[in-house]
Amino acid sequence: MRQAKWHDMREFIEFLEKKNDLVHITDEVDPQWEINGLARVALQNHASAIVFDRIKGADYPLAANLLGTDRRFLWALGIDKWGDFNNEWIRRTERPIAPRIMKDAPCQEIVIEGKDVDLNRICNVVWHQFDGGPFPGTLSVSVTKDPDTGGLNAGIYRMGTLGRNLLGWGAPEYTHGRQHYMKYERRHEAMPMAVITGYDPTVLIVASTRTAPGVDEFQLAGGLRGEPLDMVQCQTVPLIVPATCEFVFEGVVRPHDRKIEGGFGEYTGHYGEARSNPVFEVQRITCRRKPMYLGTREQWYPSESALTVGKSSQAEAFKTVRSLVPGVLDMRCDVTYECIVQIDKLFPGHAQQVIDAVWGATYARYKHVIVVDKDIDIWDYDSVHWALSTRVRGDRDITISPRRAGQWLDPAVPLREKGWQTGVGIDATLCTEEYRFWGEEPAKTVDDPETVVRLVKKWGGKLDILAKKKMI
Ligand SMILES: Cc1cc2nc3c(=O)[nH]c(=O)nc-3n(C[C@H](O)[C@H](O)[C@H](O)COP(=O)(O)O)c2cc1C
Ligand SMILES: [Mn+2]
Repeated sequence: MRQAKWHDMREFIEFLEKKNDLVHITDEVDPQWEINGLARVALQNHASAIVFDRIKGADYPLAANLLGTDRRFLWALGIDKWGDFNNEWIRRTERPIAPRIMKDAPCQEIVIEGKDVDLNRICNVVWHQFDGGPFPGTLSVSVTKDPDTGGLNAGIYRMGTLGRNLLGWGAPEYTHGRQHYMKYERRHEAMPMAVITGYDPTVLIVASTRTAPGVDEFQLAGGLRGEPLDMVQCQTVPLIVPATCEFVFEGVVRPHDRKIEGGFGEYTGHYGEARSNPVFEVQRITCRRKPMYLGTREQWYPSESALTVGKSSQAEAFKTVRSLVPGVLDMRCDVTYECIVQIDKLFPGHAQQVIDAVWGATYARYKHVIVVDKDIDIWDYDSVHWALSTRVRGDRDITISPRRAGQWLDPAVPLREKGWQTGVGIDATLCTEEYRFWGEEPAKTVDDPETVVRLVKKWGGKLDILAKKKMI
């Protein structure tokens, strides 16, 4: 088994250095455009992670694109290939593991407070050319507590700088963090919040994961690592945070306060408009000695945020759908609003039940659900497109479901209708009733093993020439 647990971000960075998959940019860079440009080139070429050692105007180095490729995401979890991913996720998270609470923690080695708090000196990066300003909060995890149950939540929501100690908080109503805030706001109380960045990569993955409500992402991380996360009490808010993270921002989100923040280059690949968001007031910062910040561009595909949210949420969706419907074999969701499900079709209407289950089990996520048979390889888009083009009859196999909870940023939705999406379910399984003539399993033109056996017997090694030709 490959390494699946990391002490902190530093250990993962050392691992990437050994793999020759991380570069240090030692020249001083301009936060207005050079980090944007270099991070973009790296993401689009599926290239290495980057550490910017010196940034004009900022006091700390910054890591970017940490999990921005399939290989680094899988390395972080110690998994070999996507085909193993869903089942491995389910196996590890079957038993969530509660954190271990430490007395002392590296993330509290240094304290910055009062007038010394100046977000611009910590992270001043403009990630996309037309952003409204610096966005320190890209891979920053908001930790909050449900005031009714005491349950913790960790979610990544974007945050733009509004002042020396003020950040806009981009958590929409369908997120768990915002739902905690809505409870505090109804009581006219300020919500205590801790925002962390620069953590072991499992924390990044769980904080990007769409889970069922009430799930503690830190316990999920414990399950994924096979060992509890070490955590520590914050100094000024009643919350715990991972002990080895690089930075902790402690503060409050006050009720009934909104400020305009943005626009921002979003995961859809388009800019989101400036929005009226709640405001996070930072009261104290704690950090490690010689800390390193963590961030990412969102951008068009391929992007780190689409990858991390996409794959982890896919695994949780698969877990839930598999518990509701029989015969669900695998699931793939890596282009943001699309979910492809592979089933062993057992009864008429099976694919339709899967479509309903995906919509019911997830929120504001999968506009398009495509269901395919077990002979289709969902990890090969050619195979999926083959099924879409040969097995779908538009008037029979496509279900349209308007007015579902949707992503605010969906560029297909006009401004007035933001928050709604139209669901499209496509049953791309073979309509077996129509093929009964051939028996239960209509034969495919490559389903004749005898021909292959005879061919290999007679032509043997000469077949290599054909195989090689095919690869050219
Ligand atoms: C870099 C990055 C930025 C993100 N920004 C936002 C955001 O601004 N708003 C949002 O709703 N989700 C954002 N997400 C996705 C959420 O983190 C994800 O939906 C997660 O499940 C939210 O946590 P929750 O389910 O506990 O609310 C972002 C993810 C990443 C990786
Ligand atoms: Mn959550």
